[in-house]
Amino acid sequence: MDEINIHANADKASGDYIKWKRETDGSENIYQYEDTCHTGKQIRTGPALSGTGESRMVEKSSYKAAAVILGLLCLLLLIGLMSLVFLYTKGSSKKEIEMVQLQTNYNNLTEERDQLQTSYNNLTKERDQLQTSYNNLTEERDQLQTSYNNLAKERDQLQTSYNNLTEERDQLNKKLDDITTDLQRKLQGLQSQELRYFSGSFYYISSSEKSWEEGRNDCRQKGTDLVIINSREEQDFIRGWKKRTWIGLTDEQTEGTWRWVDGTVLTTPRFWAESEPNNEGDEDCAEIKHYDSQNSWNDVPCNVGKYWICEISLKNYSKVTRQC
Ligand code: MMA
Ligand code: CA
Repeated sequence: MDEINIHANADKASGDYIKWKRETDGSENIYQYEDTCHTGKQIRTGPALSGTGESRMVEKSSYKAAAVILGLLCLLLLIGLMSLVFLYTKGSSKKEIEMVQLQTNYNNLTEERDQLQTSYNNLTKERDQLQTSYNNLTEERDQLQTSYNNLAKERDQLQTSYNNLTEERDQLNKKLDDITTDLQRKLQGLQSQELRYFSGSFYYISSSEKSWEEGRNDCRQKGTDLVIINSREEQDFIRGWKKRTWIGLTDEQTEGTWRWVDGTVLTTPRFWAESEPNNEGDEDCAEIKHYDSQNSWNDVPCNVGKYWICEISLKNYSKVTRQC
């Protein structure tokens, strides 16, 4: 025997259900509830009864019961359907609300996405500008780095030059100190003698007469030498002493070639007296003889005694300084 369970209440409010039974070998068929509910037709549940009074009562009662059951069933079905409709409606409105919310969310998300897209575009633009700035700054930095390197190189060169110049300056200062000391010593040595200054030189004339060689040695001991005459003015200055004096001119080394004591060969100007030098006998040293005339030089033997004139040339010192 099969057993079919039908849940008549979807809400399961009561949890009850109605069992319908069907006998597989029976002739009765009660599996007709659908049509019955809608059409209101009677359902035959058994064979027709004969027309006795009692049996009619029973028959009526059975119909009533069936009708009641059917009514109840219909009612239950109705309730079920209404519940379904209600649930469906409720579900639909819930879905509609959800849809609206989803739409709203979608719209909001779209708006946010658009704003994010805009922000993204702006940021991309800013990033590009920053990239450009960065590139420019990098280029500037490289140029500055190059300039810095060049300047550093120049600075190093200048530093080297400065160091060299400082060293040279120190050497020159030392030289100047030496020269000053030397000059002071020489001037002190000439203090007691007659000393004259003319055009960058100090001149000293002896108070006694000696040979050319002795006179020269005296000058050298004082750190100077016999006078060298380089100009007409100097010649006039020297003869102004109005004494017969040795000058620093000799041809002792090579006869006929007159040299000054600094080794230079006599050229011009020269102030020999008329007919001089005549080397009469053996005359290898020069003197101022005719001091009243500009051409006053004469050659005489070197061993005779004469006054002598020493010259301290400051130009020689400056020449020495320049050579540093
Ligand atoms: C002196 C002597 C010479 C000079 C002649 C000039 C006699 O010798 O000073 O050196 O050349 O005079 O007349
Ligand atoms: Ca002579």
